[in-house]
Amino acid sequence: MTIAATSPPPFKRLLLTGAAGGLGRELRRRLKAYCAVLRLSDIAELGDAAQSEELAPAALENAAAVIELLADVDAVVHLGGVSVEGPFQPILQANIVGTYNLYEAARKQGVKRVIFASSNHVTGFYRQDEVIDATMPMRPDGHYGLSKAFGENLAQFYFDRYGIETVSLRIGSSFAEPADRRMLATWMSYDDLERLVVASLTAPVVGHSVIYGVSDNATTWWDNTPARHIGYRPQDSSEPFRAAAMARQPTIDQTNPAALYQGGGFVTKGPYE
Ligand code: 15L
Repeated sequence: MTIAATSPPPFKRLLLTGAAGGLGRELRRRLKAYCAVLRLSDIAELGDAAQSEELAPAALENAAAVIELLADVDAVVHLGGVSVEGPFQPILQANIVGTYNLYEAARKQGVKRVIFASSNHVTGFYRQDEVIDATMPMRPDGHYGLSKAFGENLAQFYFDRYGIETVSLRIGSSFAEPADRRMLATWMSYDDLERLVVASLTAPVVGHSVIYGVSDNATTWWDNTPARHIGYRPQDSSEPFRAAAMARQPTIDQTNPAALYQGGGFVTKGPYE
């Protein structure tokens, strides 16, 4: 979607949670073009509010604070929470309790659409020689993947029961460039991230849709055909980075589960006690 300089932004107020994180910082500057006011939330330092920004720090575990956070919001881009694999308790609080609080707040405040940062780790235990789509059974690769699987189920329930729409984005590896061989398949550029979030916010009807967040890479494990209705058309590719990634990692150890499964290093983390 292209916004002409003179057209009014499509949203009055958008909420971005996790705004101080890696992807949050990228979307903070990019989402401003699509709303009159961008409300930013995180538990980490957000800096100063620029023009048309509102700072609203809140812990996702705090149900009352989250209800306030969603007041007068048209839609939520929910990146907040723990974003890596680790011990269960912090993930339980931020990702499971926190996402429940977010959907309850959406219900109470009448917010009708959520863009949920899910993760490829919901299906991390599929192998790298399989091409899957989002209709296939979940195979989470750890506590983090399990929490995102819960989030997707929560999204489905809140759509079925209350009509709150969600696009669950199973984000691959969204970084400035792919760091290793795995990321040649999982990489999504920041420009494609913006395209995906904007398509998810503006697609007229989404119900609960699930889509892998990935660029148009030559090597791919994820078929987004079931989510073509969202209108996401990635324009970048990991291919220009292939030679550098191969040079950094000339061989792979096929006996290492991290090299065999789509979730990479996440599949061998833990146990934690
Ligand atoms: C994720 O879900 C993480 O948030 C990110 O830090 C990366 O590790 C990414 O997955 C990945 O799979 O590369």
